[in-house]
Order: sequence, then C-alpha cells, then structure tokens
Amino acid sequence: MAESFKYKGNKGNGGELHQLPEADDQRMTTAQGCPVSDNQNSLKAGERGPTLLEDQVMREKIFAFDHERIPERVVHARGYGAHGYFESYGNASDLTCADLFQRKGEKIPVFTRFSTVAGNKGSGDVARDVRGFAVKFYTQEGNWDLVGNNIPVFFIQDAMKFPDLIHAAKQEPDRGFPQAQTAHDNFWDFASLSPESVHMLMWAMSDRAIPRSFRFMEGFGVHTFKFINANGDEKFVKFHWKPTSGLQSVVWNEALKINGADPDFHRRDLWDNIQVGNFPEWELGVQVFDQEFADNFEFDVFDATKLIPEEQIPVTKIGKMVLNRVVDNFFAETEQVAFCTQNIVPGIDFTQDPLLQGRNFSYLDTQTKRLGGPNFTHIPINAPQCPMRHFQQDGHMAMKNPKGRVNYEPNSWDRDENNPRACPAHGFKSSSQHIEGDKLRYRSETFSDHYSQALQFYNSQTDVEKMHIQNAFVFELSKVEKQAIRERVVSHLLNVDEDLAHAVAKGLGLPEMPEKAEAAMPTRTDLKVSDALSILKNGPASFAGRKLGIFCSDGADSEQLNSLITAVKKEGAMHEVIAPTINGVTLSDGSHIEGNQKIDGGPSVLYDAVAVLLSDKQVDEICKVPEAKDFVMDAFAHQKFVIYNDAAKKLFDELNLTAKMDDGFIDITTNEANKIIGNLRNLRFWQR
Ligand code: HDE
Repeated sequence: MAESFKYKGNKGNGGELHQLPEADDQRMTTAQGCPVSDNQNSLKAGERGPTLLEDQVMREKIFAFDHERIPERVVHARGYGAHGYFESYGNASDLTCADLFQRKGEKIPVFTRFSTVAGNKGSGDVARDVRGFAVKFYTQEGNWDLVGNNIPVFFIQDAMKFPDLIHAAKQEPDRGFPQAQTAHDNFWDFASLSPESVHMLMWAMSDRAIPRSFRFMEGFGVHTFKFINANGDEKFVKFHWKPTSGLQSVVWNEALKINGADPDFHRRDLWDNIQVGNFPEWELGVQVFDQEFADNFEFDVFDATKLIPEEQIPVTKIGKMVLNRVVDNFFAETEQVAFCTQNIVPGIDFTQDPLLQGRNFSYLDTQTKRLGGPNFTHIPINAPQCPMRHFQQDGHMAMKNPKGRVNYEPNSWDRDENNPRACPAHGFKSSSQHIEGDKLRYRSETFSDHYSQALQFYNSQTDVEKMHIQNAFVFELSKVEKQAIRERVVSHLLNVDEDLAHAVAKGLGLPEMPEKAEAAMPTRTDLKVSDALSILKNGPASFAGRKLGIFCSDGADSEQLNSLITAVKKEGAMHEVIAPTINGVTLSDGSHIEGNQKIDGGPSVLYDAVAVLLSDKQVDEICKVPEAKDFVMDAFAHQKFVIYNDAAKKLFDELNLTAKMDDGFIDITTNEANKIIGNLRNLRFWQR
C-alpha cells in the first residue's frame, strides 16, 4: 500500500521512469493513484449545480467512506490494544516443546487487546463487566492466541449456552438498552435460572469487574490446557497473567462518574502510559498438574466455572510480557486483530472442556464474517511472523499468492518452498487420548457443584471487598423490575453465604426471605481461604504508575507544589494540575504552571489521590464553584488520600468536612513529601 504513494512517474513508451519533482510526493491521489486537483468541490454543471454523476473522484471518495465499517464484534466489541514482547524465562522447556519457551531471554513480538464484554464499540470503559485479556504471540512456529479474561472462571459450562448468555447480557432486543451493563431483568433472569453462573456472579459483582486500569488486572486462560514436552510427556496447565504493579480497582460510585467524565478512561490510560515510557508488564505463570491431581481435585478440571486455588497448585512464572508500543492505526490493528482460540502451537494442546471446544469453532467463524473472508491472515496484524507454506489459495482479498504451478498434494513436482510437505517429526500433533462412551447430550455429574467455590471466593475477600460485593448485588438487582427475579437471585445466595444473602435481601427491602434454591449438591464449607482471590491482599507496593490530581489556585505555595511534584515523579507516578482555568495558575513566587484540566473537566474520580493546594487570595472564589466542592467531596467519599494546605481548610469548612478529617487527610505543611508518598502507596484510606 505504502508503495503506491511513492509513485514517482509514468512509464512512457516502455522507456525509463520519468521522475516527478520531489514536491509532488505529497500530492493527494484517488485510490487508483490519479492525482486530485480539488478535494473541496464536486464537479457541477454550472456554478450552482446540479452535481454530475461523472465526478469519479467524488464518487470514489464517498464510496470508500460508505464502506468504512466492518461488523463490530458481537461480544468484546469495545477494546483497546498495544504491541509488545514476551520474554521467556527459559524454565518451561522441560514441560513443553513450544518454541517460544525454549530459550531464556528470547523475546518474541505480541499484540494484546483488552476489552469489555457486553458493551457495544462506543460504550464507556468503566462498565461493570468482565474484561477480555487476549494475547497473540507471534512465535516461530505460528501464532499462539491466548484468549483469556481478567476473571479465572466463566458463567457457563457448555458452549451451547453462550448465545443465550450473551443475548441476556446485552441490551434487550425490543428497547435496545441498557448499554454495557448487566443491571437489567434479562441478564438476572437468565443467570438466576442457570445456577452454574453463581460462582462467576460473585466475581462479576466484586471489584474485579471495575478495574482501575488494564495495567492493574490479572489475566487468566480460564480453561485447562495441556503442555507437551519433547518426549511426548503431558501435563495439564492453567495460564495466569500477573501484573507486576499489583492489582487495583475503582469503587462503584467512582466508576459511574468516570464513565461520564472520561468514557475512554482505560484506553487513554494505556495510551498515555506507553507514550511516556511507563510500559505495563505482566508475568506469565502456569499452574501445572497431572492426571492424578485432576482425579483427586474437588472439582472437574474441565469445568470452566471452577478454578484451582493457587494455594493448592502454585503459579510458576515462566516469562513476562511488556507492552511498549501503541498502534499506528486503531482500525488496522486493534479492530482487525482476529484472535482464535484454535491458534495453538506444537507443545500446547486443548482439553475436552466443552466451553473451549465450542470456542474453537466460534472464533474462526466470527473472524471470517467480521473480516470478510478466509484471507484475514494476510492482514499484517494477523499474519504469522514465520514462514506460511500451504496450498490454500484464492478467495476475497488474497494478498499473498504462491508462485509456480503446483497447488495440490501429493505431487511429484520438484520440492521447494512453494511445494511444502507435512512434517511428522516437528509438526503439530494432538495429544493422544483414549475416549469411549455413548453419543448423547449430557452434562457430567462432576460439573454439578455450583456454590462451593462461590463461598470460597466470598470467604477469601477482606471485609471491604465483601461489602462491595453485597452493594453490587443490591445495585444491579435494584434495576431489575421483576421482584420474582430478585428473589430468585437471593435464593441462590442463600446457598453461598447466609450473611451475604441477608445483606442483599435487606438492601433490596425484600418483604420476606425466599426459600433456598434447590441445590444439585450441598455447598462445601471445608474449602480454605485463598488470599490470591482478593484484590486488596494483592495491591501494589508503590504509587508508581498511579496518578495524583493536584487542584491549585493562583497564589498557591510554589515550594510545596514543586516538592510534591518532584516526589511523585521520583516514585514513578504521574500527576495532573487542575486549575480554575485551563491556562493554569500563577504560584506564590510568581512562576506560572500550566493547567492539564479545568476544574469541571478534571473531577477527582480520574485520580488515585488528590492534593488541594489553594491560597487565601482565591479560596473564597473557589468555595463558590460546585465542581471544586465535588472534587473534594468525591475524593472523601471514595476513600482517597487528600493532601491539603492551610488555605484548603476553608473549602473543607464550607463542606462541613473539618470535623471528619481523618488520617487520610495529609497536611502538606507538616509532612515531608516523601512521607506523603509513603501514605499514597496504600492507594485508599479504607478505614474512612
Ligand atoms: Fe469469547 N468470543 N466466546 N470468551 N472472547 C469472542 O470472537 C465465544 C469465552 C474472549 O480482543 C468472539 O473475535 C464463545 C471465554 C475474548 O478480539 C466470539 C464462547 C473467554 C474475546 C467469541 C466464548 C472468552 C472474545 C467475538 C463460549 C475467556 C475478545 C469476536 C463457548 C476465557 C478477543 C471475536 C478480542 C471474543 C465466542 C467464551 C474471551 C463470538 C462461543 C470463556 C477476550 O467468537
């Protein structure tokens, strides 16, 4: 494509190319390369028209515009991607012969796309939802797509139920709303009639579903896969991504406000951080186990509604991923990237998890529809970065066309790169498995415990996190119109935890408690607490990668402000200055500091912590600005640390906050900047 813009001239009469003057390199052309003389006015008969059908330049331009859209993904439509690399630690080569894990320190390219599930392409980033976490590894033996989520379990056990789940979760078909949220009747009706979803509902109602940033989420392959080594030995594996900067989520009231203040909160965060060189990093870990463990484990390892606690099978880190390059073009890369669970490489294999089996059909089918034909592997973002040799040919938009006469096999033509053969020694081999049984539609009995791990998850949370889960159930179910659906959900929660069920029933104002839902299996109470399941128990050790919002007024103390900014930078964090006008403020020493946000465009929900540095000169004026008051009140309500100076106290007085000021309020006059940063590392003052 780029080549056609480098057009330099015309081949006249088979002679040498005539070179155009250098300046003409910039000239606009049609898609056919014809130079355009006027890009503002269509061709008309007479000065005032009508426009002529003859205007091939305008017709081509509008035709191209009309065809700009491709079908958006049915699920995971809203997403954001970045390039990077995966570096192997070299410690997995005895487990798998997958080429990417063979050599310590070797880096291979990756492309990662994060997404929400239910919302359409233009929906807000901070919806309560599962996040997709899909990674395409461009290995030397083909592309491996690890298409996972930020939650290790799923709503359903069998692919057969997926279209119903998604229909129920997305906007209702008659009214076309609500957008990007499960807080409506259809979702909860379906979920409460599918008890297998209860474990996942606990995760979806937890803070995992409102991450602060893609950078602070875990990722999970969800299904059990297989690793196969060079000797053909097999092990089961579950894949985990662990962010090196710890886990972090927003609180729900914040999420609601962020979606209004910055619907692109997550994509902007990823873009901005990569642009300033703050590259997000995750370690890839595996839980490895054998058939014997699988046979003795409390649940079926092929049931995607169950996880294996890390305390039972620890996660071994086998490499790391760093995202260090934003896309050049959103459509070409993030939109056209085509993840397929079927894309695996020698050394990795599927298991018979019935959800995974269904996915292996769905993704290829979806990409063919979305990208318009079978040749989507010719699009650069999807093309393997290793040789591709086969006899597949033709079709829409075929860009890579083999040379030569031979296009079938077996053949007796000379062997060369255009005449490849299967390679029994090194080619992909499915692991052999003895299978026997009746042909039937069946859900294995081993899949029928729906509540035990839901309870284990709940028990593993801190009190703050438990409260958030209760509140989320109450919020979502309060949007449900039918009382019977609300009651049905509570009847399931009674099988999980009585206190949780009662808290939700109380929040909903249910006149009486429903009966416990009938359970296929009794809830186990012997499963141990797993600290790995909590976000707050796995927070960061530093404020690095986080953002401080500094609300300043004219006359604010320059020394205080500058030492705070220096300490924030030293910590590896970012800051923004929020000012009464976007022009910024003049500080006590007469210096000027630019504003990054005007106060009404920079609410405190966009920051991990805030500072309010005012001056006697301007504080009275600021006390009258509603957005300035919201800035402080929201930060207070969202348990954020608030750094303040003397003049800011007047604003706090105005808000009746003075008596409520706790240790989450940090006086900049009496605390050293480094000590302040020490506090910020806790991210929130949860005691409030
Ligand atoms: Fe997907 N899923 N899915 N899914 N999924 C798609 O493929 C599907 C499931 C996941 O950034 C679609 O390209 C079925 C589990 C991610 O482009 C589609 C079933 C998990 C992404 C599809 C599942 C996922 C998708 C839509 C049940 C976590 C976005 C567009 C059997 C392990 C990838 C597309 C990206 C996308 C089907 C269940 C993760 C329709 C049938 C479980 C991260 O093919």
